[in-house]
Amino acid sequence: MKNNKKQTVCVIGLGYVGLPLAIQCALKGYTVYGLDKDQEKIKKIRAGKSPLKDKFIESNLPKVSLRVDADEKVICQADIVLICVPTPVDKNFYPNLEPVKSAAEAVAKNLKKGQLVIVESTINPGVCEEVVEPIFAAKGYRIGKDYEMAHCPERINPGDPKWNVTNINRVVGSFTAKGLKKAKEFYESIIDAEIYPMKTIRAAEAVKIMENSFRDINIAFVNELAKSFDRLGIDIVDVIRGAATKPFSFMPHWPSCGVGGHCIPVDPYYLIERAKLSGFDHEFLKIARKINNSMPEYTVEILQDALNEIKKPMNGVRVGILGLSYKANVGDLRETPSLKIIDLIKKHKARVEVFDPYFPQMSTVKNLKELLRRSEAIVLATDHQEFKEILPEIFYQHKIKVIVDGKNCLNKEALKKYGIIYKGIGH
Ligand code: SAJ
Repeated sequence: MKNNKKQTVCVIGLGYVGLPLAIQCALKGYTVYGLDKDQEKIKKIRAGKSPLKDKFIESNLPKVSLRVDADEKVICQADIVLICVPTPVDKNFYPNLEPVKSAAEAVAKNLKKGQLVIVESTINPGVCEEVVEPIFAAKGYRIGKDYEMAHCPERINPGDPKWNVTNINRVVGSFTAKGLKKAKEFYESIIDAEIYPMKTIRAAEAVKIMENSFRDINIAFVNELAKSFDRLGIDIVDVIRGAATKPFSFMPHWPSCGVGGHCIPVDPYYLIERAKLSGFDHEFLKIARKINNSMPEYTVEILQDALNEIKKPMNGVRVGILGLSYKANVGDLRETPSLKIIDLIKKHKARVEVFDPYFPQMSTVKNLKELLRRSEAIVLATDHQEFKEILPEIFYQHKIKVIVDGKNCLNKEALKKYGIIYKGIGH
């Protein structure tokens, strides 16, 4: 690998994955171009301002000079091109590879001979061979001769205070030994962690899908237990804590009002759909998705039961929703269960107020106090630190009668002492 100083990198897609990666490459001495369609984002980055609430970006962006642009012609300046665009699903949970395809088209149109093209976006096994490579072949480009391609699935965990682009182990796969070597050396030059070479590019694509399906299945497992234990009068959180005392071969996961984000509830569908083409039906993955997708509805059923205990119909009751984001202490709405819970509650003609400190423009009240003042019942849908710190007496002082704790993060015993009807998820 030539000295970083002379190597140029182009990162396509400057989101949670691409922007930290671009910054890290610049910090390690690469010349870095960043490509994104979002003019607003480009303007902010050029001004040294992070377009995302992210500690790594906010503290390091001012230290580097990224050449960000919307013009795909910059691609031909790079020795290494990194595709870091979203791989979402549509409303029927069908994979959408359009962003990856258009990024690959842009690279193929502006390919420089000898380039290393690395896909970091999360994709199912087969996408590099069946979707990306044909785009280059259509222009007469051959792997090994005109360019190399590799896959290194991103492992960014938004909001994680410890793990970030500089220190997370990675896996990398390629079509050729030369491509694998070049990709491994590149990541070793920017990351202080293990870069594990996979035997095939399909295996590299399968790693990320497996990691996240593993998490989805385990969350579904405890969500199903939560529903069952609710009927048996067993506190699932206590049971998980008990099981977690086993010093080996148990990994705790926690029930909640739903599984959101751009990874866990999405990635399994990429494998489910691709496996179908090979005649295999992933029943287990589908059941896990069905269970996790049912949790917003289960949360609203719990609210209904709690209101029945005080003979309050859902119709007309004032419900305060704490949290819009899919995950604590980040501002990210992708696949968030909170919006599904709000829709369901509104269908019951309840009056809904919403507060999320990360989304003032989507909150219906200015602050937490106003939300509590306007509510009789509370549904906590996101375990932001600010919500976990609300003292039980505050709920009592605001005459809150019912609390549904969608993340099992409030103090159940203390709230019950104030005569508040507290319902967790299996807790
Ligand atoms: N959730 C549960 N129960 C759990 C864990 C999570 O209900 O036990 C819910 C969360 O509330 C959230 C959703 O699942 O709505 C996803 O949570 P997450 O902690 O998995 O957060 P993500 O979506 O940011 O997942 C990322 C993933 N990183 C990558 O894909 C590169 C995932 O692989 C990580 O395992 C995860 O962070 C992590 O460990 O935090």
